[in-house]
Amino acid sequence: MTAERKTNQGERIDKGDREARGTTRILTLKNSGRTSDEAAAPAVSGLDERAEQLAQVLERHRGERHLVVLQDFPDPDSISAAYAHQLIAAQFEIDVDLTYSGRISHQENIALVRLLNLDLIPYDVDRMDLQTYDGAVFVDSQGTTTSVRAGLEEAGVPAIIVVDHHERQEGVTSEFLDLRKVGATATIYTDYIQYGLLTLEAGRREHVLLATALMHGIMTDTRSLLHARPEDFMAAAFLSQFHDAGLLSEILSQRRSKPVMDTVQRALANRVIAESYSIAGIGYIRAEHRDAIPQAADFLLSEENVHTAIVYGIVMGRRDGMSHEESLVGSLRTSKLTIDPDQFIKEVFGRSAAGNYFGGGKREAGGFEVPIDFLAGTGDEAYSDLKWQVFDQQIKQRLLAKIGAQKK
Ligand SMILES: [Mn+2]
Repeated sequence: MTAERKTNQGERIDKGDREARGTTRILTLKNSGRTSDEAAAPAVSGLDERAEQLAQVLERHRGERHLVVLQDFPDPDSISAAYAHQLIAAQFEIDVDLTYSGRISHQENIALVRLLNLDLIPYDVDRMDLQTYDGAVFVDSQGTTTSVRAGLEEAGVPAIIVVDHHERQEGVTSEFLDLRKVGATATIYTDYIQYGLLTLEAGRREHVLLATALMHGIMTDTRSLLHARPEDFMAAAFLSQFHDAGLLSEILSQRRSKPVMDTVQRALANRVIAESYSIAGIGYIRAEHRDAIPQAADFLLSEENVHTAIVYGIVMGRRDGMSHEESLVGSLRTSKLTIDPDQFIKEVFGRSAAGNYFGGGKREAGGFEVPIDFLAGTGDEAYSDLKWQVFDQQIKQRLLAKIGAQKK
């Protein structure tokens, strides 16, 4: 950022800066790519205004310490967006830590975190002093898919910034909210960068890595651009000037691990196909292999005459002493345009007693998680089998009723 910006705190973007940017922002969408449903988005209209607003918010919080919270099971989109946020916030002398609860289990994601040399702090309620943070930032989620939010609320840390591309969730309040119906959160951050919140230099390693990561985020969330919107293509075009294609293909070529292969195999064996839906319960799976569930759903979707795949299993979490953590976790993938995963999952699974939905989604993917609570853990094999059968039947019944099919 310019020295002028630092000394002139009220005047965040000086005029010369704005004009200079005007001449270099060749690829930024202004009005051309906006669709009618985007105009109805809750954030203020106009891409430039949103970037400018973000800059104003960051300026107001100059010199503070923020905690960026990724969704519980960070994917390339959330990882790259968090990294972009860290570099942008640094322009405003905001010190940013990155945290997540849950796990990073997909080989590709582990590779990405290593490559970026990212210090992602696993959330630990006993070890982290949340009160040392002045504010929280949620990227690629609105806080509803992360268990860190409750801790932050308890510690009195306000939510300052929320940047996301999922459907709007209830009960989210923050100083700045940017929700856009685009393919990836990485697309939104690329837009901020194009607007000038960070000047990328092709000669700087961290900038090349950032561009590579953002490209990866856009590609995974849009299924290699197959479901990309104009905004995503524009962002990818911009990033292509800086990203390292060789590095990207290296990240993408991470092999599937044996647990993933085993899970795919179980999903294949157990699948029930009804009305072009492929539904598979995979039984129990350890928390560190949880990411095998969406990968199995991806795989089932590749079968001919299947337009939607749903894979679920009971994820077994930490076992400290007598307490066992278990929850029923599922993933949905669809290639059918008329199916809205968010709506589909909310209709099938409904809400908890506390009023929260058990899941949701975006354009062609969704997920759900139902806590098992009282029924979790212990018991012998027969008990575990019985428990699985109950949940398996319940899920199948609900899904088949929704689809309007009889089990074959
Ligand atoms: Mn995303």
